[in-house]
Amino acid sequence: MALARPIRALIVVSIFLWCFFLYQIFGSSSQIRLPERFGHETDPILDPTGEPEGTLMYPSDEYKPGIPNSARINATILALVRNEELHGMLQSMRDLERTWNHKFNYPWTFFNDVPFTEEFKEKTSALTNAETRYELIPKEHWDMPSWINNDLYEESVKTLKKNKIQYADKLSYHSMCRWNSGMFYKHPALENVRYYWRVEPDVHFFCDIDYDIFRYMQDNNKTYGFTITLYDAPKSIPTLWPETIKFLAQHPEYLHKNNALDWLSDSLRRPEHNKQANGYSTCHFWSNFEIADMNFWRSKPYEDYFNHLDRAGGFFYERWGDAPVHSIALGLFEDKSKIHWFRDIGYQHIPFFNCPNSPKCRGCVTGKFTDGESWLHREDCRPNWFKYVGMD
Ligand SMILES: Nc1nc2c(ncn2[C@@H]2O[C@H](COP(=O)(O)OP(=O)(O)OP(=O)(O)O)[C@@H](O)[C@H]2O)c(=O)[nH]1
Ligand SMILES: *[C@@H]1O[C@H](CO)[C@@H](O)[C@H](O)[C@H]1NC(C)=O
Ligand SMILES: *[C@@H]1O[C@H](CO)[C@@H](O)[C@H](O)[C@H]1NC(C)=O
Ligand SMILES: [Mg+2]
Repeated sequence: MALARPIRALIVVSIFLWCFFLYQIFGSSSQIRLPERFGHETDPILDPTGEPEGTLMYPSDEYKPGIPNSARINATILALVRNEELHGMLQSMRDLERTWNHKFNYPWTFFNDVPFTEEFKEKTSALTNAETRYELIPKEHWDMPSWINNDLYEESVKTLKKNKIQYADKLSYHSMCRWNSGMFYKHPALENVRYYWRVEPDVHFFCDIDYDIFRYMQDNNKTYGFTITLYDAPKSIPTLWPETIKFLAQHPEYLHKNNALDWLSDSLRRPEHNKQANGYSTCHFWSNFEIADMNFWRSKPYEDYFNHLDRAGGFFYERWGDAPVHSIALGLFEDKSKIHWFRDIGYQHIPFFNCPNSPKCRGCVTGKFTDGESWLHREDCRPNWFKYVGMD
């Protein structure tokens, strides 16, 4: 029996309204989603307690920024950047100087595969009272290594492009990922440096940080600090996990007894990612932000791991990123309690944010993860880190 036309119209309209209503509630929420066991009160992103324990050891007035040889840590801010990205770099510098570094004056070390222009040097050094250093990357750290077959590389790029892997056809992107994975800390300019804070052009920092981040790392024995974790594109790393398993079979002694293997191999939350990446959840520390101790990258387990991966060729035949490579190494070879979530550092690299609930923050929306399309919320995998490792 056919319904009368007005009734049909009414049904269609009410279905539409319901969908819209449900979308408003579930589809467009900008808050990070947490596993069941985190109630709203304990949502770590919304937790206003802000700074990590231990920071209270360093009230900001204890540090005297202008005095030479005051207790500064062996560290640098570090940026790999192109001359063309000068304005983006100035943006990042202004934010980090305003919120943090003007109180501590850690040096800035800039790296480039071509020489920096005078304009770049002048404008960046004008934004800080700290020392600025401009370093050229040696060709042997940047160029495609001799064992990579160029024809195979060209063929592989076609497959990667077919799988819509961004930047796969840019050779410099592959070089950049490899350099950030296993080369930067070998640069002579960093020989006498232990900690670094990696900064990219065009990022934003939102919150005043009143303690010495590097001192916090050192005194609390932290190896690595992050703000955001994401799922990776599985088709950029299909053989990264299988190669890792091969390496582990050769070096079972490198697996730390307090490792985060369960975090790395999670298959519950996005099973299709784990499947396509052949056993790796693809969850990684988003490495455009990292604060870390280079002694870890310089250790034998990491050096052996990097060399194994480098020989396997996936920096070129696939598009292995430094983010999954660093994350897997940390998750396997380091004590997971030495990895720290800097919940108090408000940060954005388009399109994602870490925006804490603190009066010290301006310019970002508390708890907001992305200002991009709503499907991007799925890319956040911090709930996995909280589930398997916890909050500190
Ligand atoms: N000097 C130099 N720096 C580079 C090169 N390629 C990338 N970088 C730097 O490496 C970092 C990462 O590169 P991006 O192009 O931002 O890569 P991404 O963050 O994955 O991609 P976006 O989402 O487009 O930002 C940035 O700090 C860039 O400035 C290069 O060929 N030369
Ligand atoms: C800084 O750290 C590096 C790497 O650990 C070390 O070689 C160097 O001696 C340290 N310098 C100082 C002044 O402590
Ligand atoms: C850091 O490590 C040192 C040496 O292993 C230890 O003496 C110290 O208690 C540790 N500090 C913290 C805060 O864990
Ligand atoms: Mg970037």
